[in-house]
Amino acid sequence: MVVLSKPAIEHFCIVKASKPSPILPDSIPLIDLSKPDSKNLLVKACQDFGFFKVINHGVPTEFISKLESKAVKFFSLPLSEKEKAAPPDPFGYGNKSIGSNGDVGWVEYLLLTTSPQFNYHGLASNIGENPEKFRCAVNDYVSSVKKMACEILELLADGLKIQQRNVFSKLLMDEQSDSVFRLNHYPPCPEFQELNGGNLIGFGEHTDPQIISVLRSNNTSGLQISLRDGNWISVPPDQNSFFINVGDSLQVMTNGRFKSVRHRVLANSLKSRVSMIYFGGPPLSEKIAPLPSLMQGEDSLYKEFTWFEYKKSAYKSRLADNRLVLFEKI
Ligand code: GA4
Repeated sequence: MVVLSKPAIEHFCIVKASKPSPILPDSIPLIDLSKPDSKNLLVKACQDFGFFKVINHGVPTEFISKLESKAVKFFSLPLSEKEKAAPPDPFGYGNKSIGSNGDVGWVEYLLLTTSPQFNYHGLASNIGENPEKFRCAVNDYVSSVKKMACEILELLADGLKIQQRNVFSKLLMDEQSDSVFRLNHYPPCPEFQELNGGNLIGFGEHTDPQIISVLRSNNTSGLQISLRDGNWISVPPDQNSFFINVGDSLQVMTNGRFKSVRHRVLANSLKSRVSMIYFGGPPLSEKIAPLPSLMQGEDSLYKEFTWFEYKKSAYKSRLADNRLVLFEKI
């Protein structure tokens, strides 16, 4: 076991403990997808927070637990074994380094594309077991979560009174959809004891570039979202629910009506956190622009761009950067 000295831990981005938020975590919108009024609550949650929790989501528990146990098994392998999987450029195993521009966090992860053409053998000859079984567990989980994400996007289109209810969901359903799946493991860090009254950053603050992100974690806390006033609130973990983030692309398609939420994950000194996130993105050639039916005489806040252009620019950015500013009209 590698024992880190205090200076080494300090390297992992300690942030000062933020002042307590005036808003209770209970205020995080909770949407029951089986209720008839969910579409209006979804629209409100996307406008007010860009973030909400869903229950009655229809994702089978067995898909969740099967994949979680495979993830736990993989992350418990010795580092030398995990490192035999390809590095995450763009898909593979990463440890403490996020993206390629110098961001670090107390996290290890597997980053995968959801493309059916993706060959798991290069990556997964070393994911600790039969690559086909691993691929199956990912596919079952991702297909089911994607179905739920599409249902949410269709309810949002209804709630926004857009006639074409698949206007958002068709982008995820497209065979060329550029979607990503990520398994994160935030190991406990017992050496870290409230250093300088701060927090140990697992995954630094950022917004997600895609349309929608669907997160599920085990029962360890850590996820925080930023409110409009800049305060951070902790999201109580709930392994039976999903947490949904509005991504930058959905913010643009709604001409800023929905907000992509800034979020981050703090590592825990005692408990391990495992999360799985599906990032639903459009095809690379897709133009990302406000929907005409939402404009009602207003001007677009954004320049025209394709998802390919946005993604290219995003991959040159640092995690905490506001990636949309480059595409805003002055
Ligand atoms: C944030 C959302 C997803 O995790 C991700 C991340 C990606 C990466 O880990 O490679 C990025 C980050 C994310 C945005 C800016 C760039 C790219 C790390 C980074 C510094 C997979 C994604 O699509 O964008």
